[in-house]
Amino acid sequence: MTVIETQLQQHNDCLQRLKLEGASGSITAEERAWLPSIPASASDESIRHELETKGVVHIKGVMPREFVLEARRKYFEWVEPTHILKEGTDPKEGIWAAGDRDPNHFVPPAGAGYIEMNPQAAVYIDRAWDMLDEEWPKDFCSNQYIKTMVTRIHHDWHEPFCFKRQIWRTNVPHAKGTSTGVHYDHIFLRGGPPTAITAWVPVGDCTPEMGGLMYLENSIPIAQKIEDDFTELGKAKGFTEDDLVYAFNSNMDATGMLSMDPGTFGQQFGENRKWLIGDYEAGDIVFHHSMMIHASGSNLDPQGRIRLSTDLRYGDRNHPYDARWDQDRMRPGDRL
Ligand SMILES: O=C(O)CCC(=O)C(=O)O
Ligand SMILES: [Fe+2]
Repeated sequence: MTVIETQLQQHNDCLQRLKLEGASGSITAEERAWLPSIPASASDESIRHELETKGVVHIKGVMPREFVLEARRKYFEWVEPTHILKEGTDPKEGIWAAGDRDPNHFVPPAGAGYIEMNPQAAVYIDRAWDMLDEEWPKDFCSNQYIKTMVTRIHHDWHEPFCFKRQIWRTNVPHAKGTSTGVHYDHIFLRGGPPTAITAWVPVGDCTPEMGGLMYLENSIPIAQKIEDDFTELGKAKGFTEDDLVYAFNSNMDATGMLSMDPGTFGQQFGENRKWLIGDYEAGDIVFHHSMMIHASGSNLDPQGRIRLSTDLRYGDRNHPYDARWDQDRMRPGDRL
């Protein structure tokens, strides 16, 4: 077998044996396909071609591994006082404490709408909020490796920048119902045309078992149809301009998501499209179009590693974009 054939075989085996759950429900082996990756050393044209034709591109080795693992270490040192980590382990590993702790009490701000708040959950959320005032996460999110890749993808952008509203997410092994529901990012970015691209950055390795992002293949036309229907429905309901751009209006459920059950969503709306699953490593970035439908899986890592990632939107100062995302860091109640 050639190297490529061996790799294909490994991916197929992985897709077959993987246990894959969304925030609710599961995704069967028949509903999955592999998200191929491309090295950062590939030509700009081939990287751009992937993104333009598929709506998503998984690029390997955009940043040095150690640079990313240093950010992982900083994050887990910051939240260590909340007792999220297994005692005696290195924060850089980000190993879940388990034992008598409830994984649903360690959900970050972006997942607050998914859980019932209680004092224990508030301890972790508050600590994660406070981190957003630190300088190092902002520096990491706008680092030169990502910026250079954005300019390679978008030759037409002369002033690319990372929106100030940056999201850091942990996904603790065996938390239930806390992984990201089915959505396309433009739901939350309706204050401008869909010009922004998202950089989803795993901060540490994120194997298929750890619930990384999964993409509904070739789903931009589906999202466009849903978006058009929402706009029409909103107008028929007499929505104000504010309601029309706001993700959490009465057309959506309370989380702003299309569904919490990717498997069922794919069956109902996907017309036999598969969910694309990737194997992400520290240093990789997945870029996606803001109309591409995606969700994340539950973290079922047998090694107990916490999934840590940040999702960033990049735009260009010379193109219109949703300015609400660049006014401030993420704040409680900012309705985005
Ligand atoms: O990391 C996640 O679970 C969700 C990330 C996401 O939706 C995004 O980067 O657009
Ligand atoms: Fe997203």
